[in-house]
Amino acid sequence: MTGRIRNRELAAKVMDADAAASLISSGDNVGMSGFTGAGYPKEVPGALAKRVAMAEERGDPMKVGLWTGASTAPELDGALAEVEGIEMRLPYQSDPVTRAKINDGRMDYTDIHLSHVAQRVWQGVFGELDVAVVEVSGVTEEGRLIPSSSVGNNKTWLEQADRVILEVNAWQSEHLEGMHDVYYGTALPPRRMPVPITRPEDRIGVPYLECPAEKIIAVVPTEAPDRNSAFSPVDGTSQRIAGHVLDFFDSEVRAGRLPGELLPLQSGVGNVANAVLAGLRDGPFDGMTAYTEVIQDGMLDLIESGKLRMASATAFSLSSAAVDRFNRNAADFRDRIILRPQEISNHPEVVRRLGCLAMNGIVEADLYGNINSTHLMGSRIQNGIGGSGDFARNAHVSIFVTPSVAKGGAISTIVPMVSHVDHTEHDVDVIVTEQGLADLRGLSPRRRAELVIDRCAHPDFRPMLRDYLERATESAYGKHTPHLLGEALSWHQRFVESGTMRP
Ligand code: 0RQ
Repeated sequence: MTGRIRNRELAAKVMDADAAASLISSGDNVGMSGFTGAGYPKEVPGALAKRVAMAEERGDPMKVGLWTGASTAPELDGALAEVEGIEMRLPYQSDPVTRAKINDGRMDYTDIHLSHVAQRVWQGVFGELDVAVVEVSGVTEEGRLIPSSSVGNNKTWLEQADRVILEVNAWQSEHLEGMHDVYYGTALPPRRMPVPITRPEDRIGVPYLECPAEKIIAVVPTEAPDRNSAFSPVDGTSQRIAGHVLDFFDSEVRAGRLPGELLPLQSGVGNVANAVLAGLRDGPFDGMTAYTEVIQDGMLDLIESGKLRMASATAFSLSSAAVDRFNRNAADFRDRIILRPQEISNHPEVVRRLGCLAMNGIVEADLYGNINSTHLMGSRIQNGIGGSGDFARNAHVSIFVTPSVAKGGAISTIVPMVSHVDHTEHDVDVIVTEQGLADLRGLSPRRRAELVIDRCAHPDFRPMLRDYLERATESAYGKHTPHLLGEALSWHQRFVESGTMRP
C-alpha cells in the first residue's frame, strides 16, 4: 500500500475507517466520490453507518447530508439508507434500499441535472460542505491525487469541503494515472469563460486532483473492488430497438445530416441503452467517438472492436466481467479514454458545440413527445434525471428508447399524458420502441401523436390510444394539443387500483 501513497506527509495520516468516520459529525454535509458504482469510498461509509446505528441505540440519532457524483453502491447508499443516516440525498441514486426510504417518505432527496451540481454547491444553495470523502487510486510524491474510476464532483468536493478524508484504493489499476483530465478553469458568472473543448479528445486540464495537505485529516487504505450491477443479456426487444436506431443513423447519413463516422455518441444508463451500443458494434459506422457520461460494457466493446476511436466520460459503469477486462488492458485503453469532472463531461455548451447524438432510456412517453424518465405512476421515484437533461436539450439529435410495454405487458410506456415530465416535447426529437421509430422533428403535436401511436405503441394499446386521440381531437378545449383532462391520467390510476393499465 505504501507504494500507492508516495507522499510522506499524507502517509503519516493513515488510519482505519472507524477512526476516520469518527471525524464526521451529526448534521455535517458530506460530499462523497462515486458515480454509477465506480470510484466510491469503500470503507468509511460502512464505518459511518455503524456509528449512526450506535447513536440511534443511545437515543441520540445521527444524520448527515449525502452528496455524490451520481449513484453509488450498496456499501455506500445501501448501508447509510438502511440505518436512516441520510438527511438529504442528492443528486442521483439507484439503490433499492435508498429508493424505498425515499418513497416511504423517510428520506429527503433532490434530483438534479448532473451538470448543475458543482455550480449549485459553489453558489452555496445546499449549505456548507463540511467533509469530503474521496476515493483516489494513489498519491504522488508531491501530494497530487491520482483519481480513480470516476471523477464526478470530486474536484468540487475537495475545493469546497473544510475537511477531507481520502481512501486510497490499491485495487484500482495503476494505469489509471494519466487517463483523467481535471479542468480548473471553471468560474461562476460573470467571470465564466468558454470551456475550450472542440473535439471529444481535447485535453484542457491536468491528470490530477489537487488538495492542500493541511485539509486532509485522514487517509484510509483499501483494496475493495468497485461494484457495478451486471447488464441484462441483450434480448430480442433491445435488439429490435437498436436496429431501428441504426437504420435512423444510416438514413441521416444518406440525407447528409450526419457524417459517415456519425457525431459524438452519448448513451444513457440502463439495459436498452447498453444494447444500442452492442448494435453499433455490428453496424456500418467506423471512426466513431463518444462524448458521454459513463463508459458501460457496450462502450468498452466498441473501443475494443476499433469502431470507437475514443470516448470521453466522467466514470466507468462496467459489469464485473468488463472491469476485469479493463483492468487487464488498462494501459491500452488509457490513450482512448478520458475521464473528466461531471460538470465538463455533461457541459451543455460542449454538448451543443460537439453535436452529440443523445440516447437515453425512459419510463414513459406521451402522444405529444413529453418524456418521463424518473417517476413511476407520477409519484414513485425510480432513479433520477441524471445527465439525461444535460444531453437531451443540447444534443444534435435527442433520441429516447424504451420497450413499448413494462411489467409483463400490464403497462404501456406510451400513454395519453405522462404522469411526470422530465423532458418536454421541445427536447425530444426521436422516440424508439421495439415496434418502430418516430422522428418527431418538425411535426405539429397532432401529427406527432399519430406517428407515436403508429410507430411506437404496442399493438395491444394502439386502439385505446387512437380512440383517446380521436375523442380528444373532437372535444378538447383546444385542438393544438388535444387532451381530455379528466381522462388523461386515467391509465395510471387504473394501474394503481388494479395492477394493469388494460381495461
Ligand atoms: O423495474 O426491474 O422492478 O421490473 O423500471 O426499467 O426496462 O429495466 O429499463 O434499465 O433501461 O432503465 C428510465 C429507469 C430505464 C433509466 C430508466 C420499470 C421496469 C423496471 C427499469 P423492475 P428497464 P432501464 C444520463 C442517463 C434516467 C437517468 C438517465 C433511468 C425499471 O434509463 O434511470 O437517463 N433513466 N440517465 O419494470 C412503471 C413504466 C415503466 C416501469 C419501466 N412505464 N411504469 N414501471 N419500468 N417503465 C446520461 C448518461 O450518459 C448516463
